[in-house]
Formats: sequence, C-alpha cells, structure tokens
Amino acid sequence: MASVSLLATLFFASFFQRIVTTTSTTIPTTPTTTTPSTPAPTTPSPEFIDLPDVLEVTESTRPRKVILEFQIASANPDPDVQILSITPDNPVLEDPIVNPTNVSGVFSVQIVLNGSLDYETTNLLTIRLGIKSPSGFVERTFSLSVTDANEPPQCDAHFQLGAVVQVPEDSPAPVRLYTVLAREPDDNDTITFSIYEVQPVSSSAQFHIDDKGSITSNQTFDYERGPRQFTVSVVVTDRQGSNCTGSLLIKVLKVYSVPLDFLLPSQNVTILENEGSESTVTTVTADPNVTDVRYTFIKPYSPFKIGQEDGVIKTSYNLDLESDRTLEKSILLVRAFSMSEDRSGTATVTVYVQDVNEHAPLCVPPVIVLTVPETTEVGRSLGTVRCFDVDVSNQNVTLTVIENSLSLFKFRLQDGQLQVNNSLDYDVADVTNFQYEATILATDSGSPPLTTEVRVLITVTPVNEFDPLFLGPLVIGVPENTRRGSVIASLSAVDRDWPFNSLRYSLLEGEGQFSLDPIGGQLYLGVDLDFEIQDQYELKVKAVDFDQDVDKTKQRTGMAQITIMVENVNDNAPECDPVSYESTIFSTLAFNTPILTLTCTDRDRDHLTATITSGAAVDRFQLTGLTLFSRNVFSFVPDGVYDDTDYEITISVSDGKHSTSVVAYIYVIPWTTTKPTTTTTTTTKNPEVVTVINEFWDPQPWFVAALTVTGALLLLLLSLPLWIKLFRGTVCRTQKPTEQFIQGAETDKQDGLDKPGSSRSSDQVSLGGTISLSKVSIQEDIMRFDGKAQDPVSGRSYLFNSL
Ligand SMILES: *C1O[C@H](CO)[C@@H](O)[C@H](O)[C@H]1NC(C)=O
Ligand SMILES: *[C@@H]1O[C@H](CO)[C@@H](O)[C@H](O)[C@H]1NC(C)=O
Ligand SMILES: *[C@@H]1O[C@H](CO)[C@@H](O)[C@H](O)[C@H]1NC(C)=O
Ligand SMILES: *[C@@H]1O[C@H](CO)[C@@H](O)[C@H](O)[C@H]1NC(C)=O
Ligand SMILES: *[C@@H]1O[C@H](CO)[C@@H](O)[C@H](O)[C@H]1NC(C)=O
Ligand SMILES: *[C@@H]1O[C@H](CO)[C@@H](O)[C@H](O)[C@H]1NC(C)=O
Ligand SMILES: *[C@@H]1O[C@H](CO)[C@@H](O)[C@H](O)[C@H]1NC(C)=O
Ligand SMILES: *[C@@H]1O[C@H](CO)[C@@H](O)[C@H](O)[C@H]1NC(C)=O
Ligand SMILES: *[C@@H]1O[C@H](CO)[C@@H](O)[C@H](O)[C@H]1NC(C)=O
Repeated sequence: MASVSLLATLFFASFFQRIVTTTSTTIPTTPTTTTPSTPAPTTPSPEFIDLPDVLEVTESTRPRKVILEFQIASANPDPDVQILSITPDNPVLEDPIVNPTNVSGVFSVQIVLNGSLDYETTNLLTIRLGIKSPSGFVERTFSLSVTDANEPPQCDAHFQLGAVVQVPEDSPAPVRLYTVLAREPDDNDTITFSIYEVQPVSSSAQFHIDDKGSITSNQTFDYERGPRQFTVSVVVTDRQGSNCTGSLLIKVLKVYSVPLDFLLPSQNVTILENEGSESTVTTVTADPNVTDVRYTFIKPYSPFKIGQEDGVIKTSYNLDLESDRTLEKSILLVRAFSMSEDRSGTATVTVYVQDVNEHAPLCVPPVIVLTVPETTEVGRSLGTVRCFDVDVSNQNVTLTVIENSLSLFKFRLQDGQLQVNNSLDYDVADVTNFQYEATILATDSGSPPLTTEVRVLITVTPVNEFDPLFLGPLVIGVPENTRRGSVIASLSAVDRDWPFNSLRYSLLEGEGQFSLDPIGGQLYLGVDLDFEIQDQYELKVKAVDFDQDVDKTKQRTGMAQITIMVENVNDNAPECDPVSYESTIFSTLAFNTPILTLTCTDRDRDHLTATITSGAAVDRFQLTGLTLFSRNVFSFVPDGVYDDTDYEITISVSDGKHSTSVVAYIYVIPWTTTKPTTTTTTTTKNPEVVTVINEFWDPQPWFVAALTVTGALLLLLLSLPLWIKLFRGTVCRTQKPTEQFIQGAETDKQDGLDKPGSSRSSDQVSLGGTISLSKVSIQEDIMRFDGKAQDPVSGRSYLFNSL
C-alpha cells in the first residue's frame, strides 16, 4: 500500500513540477524594451486610435484567442507595435499582429493571448504598448483585468489515462488500492469522488472510494477463482457539476504458497441410516508430514461433527431418513490447517445416507371382517385396502391374496379393492361355519422385503334361495286291504339350501283320510280302503323349509299333488244268486248243450271258475266256465245198467282265492234208446222240459219213521265196510281238504261270515260221493224242498216239499 501511495505521490509531484515548469516557460523571459523613436519632422507621429484603458478577459479564455483589436494611425507603412512590458511579468500575450486597413495610414492591431489566464494567481495585468516609427515613438498603457470562471476539477493525468495497480491475492481485506489525485482549481469550490463503473460489473459492491479519493476493496482477491483483473472508473465532480474522470486497472497477482494437501481431497462415503449417534462416517487426513494439523468444517453441518485433531467425522445424532429426507446427501467441506506454518487445504466429503428397509407396510384397514349374504355377486367390492410404507426408498407395496383351500378363487384384488371372484355359495357341505378366510399380503419393495398381513374374514349368511321340491313317485299304489293307520308312503322333498332338507311336511288336502308326519314325511292311512268304492284319492302336500335364511321368516314352500291309487285285492268271495239250481234233462242231451249257467259274480271282478265237487256227478257232468254240460254218459238199460236220474251236483265257484258252493239238481229223464251217441244232434234246439210227476208212496208217519230207522241202520251196516275201505284209501288225500278247511276257515273269519262250506266238504268225503245235503243247502232251498227221502229199494233219493 505504501508503495502504491508513494507511486501516486511521485506522479503527482512530477505533474506538479511540470505545470510549474510550463508556467515558467510561458512567461516571456525577454521583455521587450521599447525605445521611443524620434518621429520624423516631416511625418506626423503615430497614434493609438481606439485602445481601451481596461480590458476584461475571463480566465477561461483559451490561448491563441484574440482578446483585443484596435487601430493605430501611422505614416509608416510598416509600423512596429510592441508590448513593452507586462506587469507583473507574465508572457501572457503574443506579439501584436499589425495589418493595414483599406484606409491609408491606419493599421489594425490584434492582441492574442499566448497562454492561459488564471484568476487565482493574477487578476490584473498592466500592459505597456509602444509604436515605433521613423516619425516618432508613441507609448500607451492599458489594464487587463482577469475575471473569475468555474474551472473543472483537474485529475491526475496518469489517472485520467488509466492507472494500473497490482494486488497480491493474499492481501487482507479491506485492501487499499489507490488514491485518486485531483485538484479543484477554483478557490471556493470542493470536489467529490465517486465510482461510476466497475468491470466486471458483478464485483461492483466490493469497491469503495472515500472522500479523499482512496479506493479500497472490502474483499480479498483470489487469483484462482475470482477475476484476475478489475477496472474501476472514478469521476471527480465539483459543486458546479464539472468533472474529470479516470480509471484504475487492478491486476490480481498470484501468491505462491505451499497448500496443505489431503490424502483424499474428495471422498464419497455411504452410510446406513439409523446407525445411532457417534457412528463413524469417515476420516480425513491431511499431509502427515505436517504435525500440528487441525481440522474443521468450513461451515457447520449439524448432523456431523469432526474431530479437531484426528479428522474423524462422526454423526452427531441418529440419522433417520424417514424423518429428514435431506440427509440423503450431504457435501462436507473440511478445512485442514497447520498452526505453525501458514498452510491450509480443503477436502470435500460427500456423505450418502442409505435407506434401510425397517418399516413393514402399514395397511388400512388392518383387518377385514365382513358378513355378506351368500348371494353376493361376483365382482362386488368387499372393501379397499390401502398400504403405505414409510421407508424412503421402498414405498412400492404389492398386494396379493393368499387363500386357503376353502377360499381358493373366492376373492380377488383389483387396485387394492377386494372383490368377490366366485360365488360365495352357502349351500355346500364342506364350508365350516360358512366363514371364508384369506390373507392379503402387502409386500414392500425393499431388500429383504417386509410384509404385512391383512386378515380377511368373510362370514357368509344363508339366503333361502330354493323351493323345496317333492321327489316322486307322486302316484302311490296302495292295496285296498291296507290297514288303517299304516304307513302307505314316505314322502320326501329336497331343498338345495343349506342345511339341506330341513323341511316340515303338511297336508293341504286330504286331511282326515290321511295324515302326514311333519318330520319324516310318512303318509298314514286314515280310512279303510275299498277299491270297489273309491279307487283313487287326491292329496295335496306341502313342504315348508326352515332355518335356511338369516331371516327366519323367509321360508319357501313346495307343493305336490299326490295320487293314491287303491289297488284291488281279492277280498270278496264270489257271490252266486241263486245258490241252488234245478234242471231236468233228457239223458240223451248232447254234451255241448248247456244245461244251466250259474249266475255268479265277484265284487273283485276276478275270473271265476267252477268245479264240480260232488263225486257222483263228476263223471256225469262237466263245467265249462260257469255253464254246466252233460257228459252224456248215462246208461238207462232196463234190466241193465240203470243210472240215477236225479243228481245233486255240488259246484264250487272260485275266484282263485275264495270259493262259494252252489248246488244244482239235475233230473235226467231216461230216453228209450239211451245210447251215449250223438243222437242229440237232432235236439240241438232248446230242449223241451218235461215235468214228470212221480207218484210216491205216502205211508203213515210212524211207519215212515220206523222204516227210516231200519233203512238207516241197514245203510249204516252196508256202508261200514265201504267206509273202512274208503277211509284207508283216502288217508293221504284227506290232508288237502283239511288245508282247504283251514284256509276257508280263515277267510270266513276275515269276512266275518260263517259259511259252513267246510263241513260240506267233510260230508262229501265222509259220505264217499253219496248224496247228502248240507244244512245250508237245505236252509237255502227250504223254500222249495224241505224233505228228503230215499227209496230203500231203488236207492233213489227224493227231495220233497212238505207243503
Ligand atoms: C465563491 O464562489 C461564489 C459562487 O460560486 C461567489 O459568489 C463568491 O464570491 C466566491 N468567493 C470567492 C472568495 O471567490
Ligand atoms: C509566448 O509564450 C511562449 C511560451 O509559452 C514563449 O516562448 C514566447 O516567447 C511568448 N511570446 C511572447 C511574445 O512572449
Ligand atoms: C474601408 O473598409 C472598411 C471596412 O473594411 C469600410 O467600412 C470602409 O468604408 C472602407 N473605406 C473606404 C474609404 O473605402
Ligand atoms: C463490502 O461492501 C458492500 C457494500 O457496502 C457490502 O454489501 C459487502 O457486504 C461488503 N463485503 C464485506 C466482505 O465486508
Ligand atoms: C462530466 O461532465 C460532462 C459535461 O458536463 C458530462 O457530460 C459527463 O457525463 C460527466 N461525467 C460523469 C462521469 O459524470
Ligand atoms: C463421488 O461421486 C461423484 C458423483 O457421484 C463423482 O463424480 C465423483 O468422481 C466421486 N468421487 C470419488 C472420489 O469417488
Ligand atoms: C512427507 O515427507 C517425505 C519425506 O520428506 C516425502 O517423501 C513425502 O512425499 C512427504 N509426504 C507428503 C504428503 O508431502
Ligand atoms: C414403484 O411404482 C412406480 C409407479 O407405480 C413405478 O414407476 C416404479 O418403477 C416402482 N418402483 C419400483 C422400485 O418398483
Ligand atoms: C377368479 O376366478 C377364476 C375362475 O373363476 C380363476 O381362474 C381366477 O384365478 C380367480 N382369480 C383369483 C385372483 O383368484
């Protein structure tokens, strides 16, 4: 600085000297001493014509300017006008210029300023002029009054042209650079200094100039980084606004000093977040040859601190990226400096804090518990799961549904929305409690990934969707002999709603005749059936389900029309009316001519068959259907074989199960030419019935009685051996009739009737085909015959009406 000031002062000094010198040289050193010439007697002496006494000239009048012009008269064609003296001595004027005018003997004289006038040094000059001519010498004096004018400040010429200073870069701030030299010529005027331009413009703020013209910079210069030269332009202004300008070129000089180097001038360090406070980040090391190195951060970084002596950078506190994202990257500038030597250096440490996957995703809601009806349609939303991850780097969360075997394919996720993917059918047997369980797994994108589970528990409530449906058969056959109170059918209906087939049965129509077990569906018969009276019943049944919906009142009904077909059972014996027939035929009656036809019916409409059961008649007659025909094998040969003429034919009419006996009395009229031939062909017409009235003997009652007893005894006596013989021969055969007897007895019992057909059979057997009449026959036929007798001689039997 001192040197700069000195330099400037020297300049100023030389400048000043030059001014002084110049001033001195401008002063004419050889004042002309005019010697008045003696004018010629013949010629008039020259004279000044219009020279003023006082001439005012402003000090700002430029040199070489004509300040005064006047005329002289002279007879001499070449008058010599001289400035004889100037008081004070000052070569301020040039030699006067004399020119002739168009008037003879009159000349014009011009006074020209030689140098500058200065009011401040000389404000009044006295000038002596003289004209020398052969005719004489004339002298006059006039005053030059210098008037004051404002003069601009005068700047140091060197500065005006552009001063140059060189500044070492290590100069401490504020740096004094230069003092502007400027002078105010006017006595009572002052000057001010100001900087009006700085190049580069960006550095304007750092330069200042004080009221003494001293230029300083309040910043240090940096040869490496900053601009290496600046131009500062200064204007010096007086109070009148006049100015002078100049500029200063500042050149920054590089200062060579040995920097303190780091082993690693730039480091990239990556650490993990949440490692706690005081965890070591890295160590910076400067030149190990320098012993007293200290380390410091150029500016403070709160998350980190540095060991002043060892250069170990540690964390100040636990660095958590989740709470402060700016920690991801920090650039630390470390300054190392030596305390003894004036050396320092800077290193850059870039610290990257890496995210650690510490937080599992957070899901809302944390669990999904829902109750939905089983009819919830596919695609229906069951809720939306939103998951977030607070970790900085792995905020992508993927959701997946994990289903168990039961809930497989039941649910799906679409943009976080849990949807029904398949029917949530309640009506399946293998769902326990009707709850579907699944898990939504939220996985973050960290490594290793962290997961969060969202439990999904969907309870499905039943909906009564299906009507009960009756299963067949809807037509039920029931034998008519089914007992009242027995189960005739088990109705069953199905219902696909779970719990399956929880149904109650009831009768809509047919109550009274039938009853229905509401639970088991058993249909009970409530009436006695009789096919012959009513062979069909119509029932209307109903099945109502229950407990198949959350709303217990939601029940469904299934109905069916049941037809009970009464099946016919052979439970009636054939009925013949009349039970006794009479007919008289000729012995020659053709075998294919019906004798009589039984009028028998069966209420069960069974096919009836008739069989001749009385032995004697079996080989004489035959039955075709219910029609009796003669076999035409009678032999009436007088004195030869002479058949009976009266036959009592017991016929059993059977419907296959039950039988009824009828009796037919056939009287055969022997024909003269009795020959079992086909002579009856002539009698194919309806036979003529001839009633033959036989005369009979009518003895006294006592005689009849006695005779009857005698006959009976005789007959008994005669038939005893025969009976023994027959009995032996039919021991085996008697078994059958016994069975028949038992069956018959049962049937009779069932029917509640007491038909003595059995005794008749036993009679037939015991009598060995001899004609006998059962009590019933007698009773039935009592209207016509009430007596029977046998001729003891011929053995012929007779029926008689005692009336
Ligand atoms: C100073 O200047 C002012 C105007 O500029 C003038 O009026 C005054 O007379 C001056 N004084 C002197 C001592 O020259
Ligand atoms: C005019 O001034 C110059 C110097 O400035 C000087 O040399 C010269 O003699 C002067 N002329 C007269 C006539 O004084
Ligand atoms: C001489 O010249 C001046 C101007 O140059 C003029 O005014 C004057 O009239 C002239 N005189 C004569 C006599 O020509
Ligand atoms: C330098 O001076 C300017 C203007 O006064 C100011 O804004 C700046 O802060 C100063 N710089 C320094 C380093 O003092
Ligand atoms: C100096 O003065 C002149 C004339 O008055 C003016 O044009 C110029 O702008 C001034 N310079 C400065 C830097 O003010
Ligand atoms: C540090 O990382 C930056 C950018 O990632 C790279 O440009 C630079 O070269 C690295 N420095 C070191 C010392 O590895
Ligand atoms: C330290 O000094 C040794 C020997 O004087 C020199 O070889 C080495 O380069 C120096 N190290 C540094 C970093 O300047
Ligand atoms: C995270 O998700 C966004 C948008 O969905 C995607 O652009 C990005 O690549 C994903 N990032 C990773 C690491 O998967
Ligand atoms: C949805 O159901 C379909 C079949 O119905 C199956 O193919 C698909 O995988 C299911 N989707 C999910 C996510 O379970």
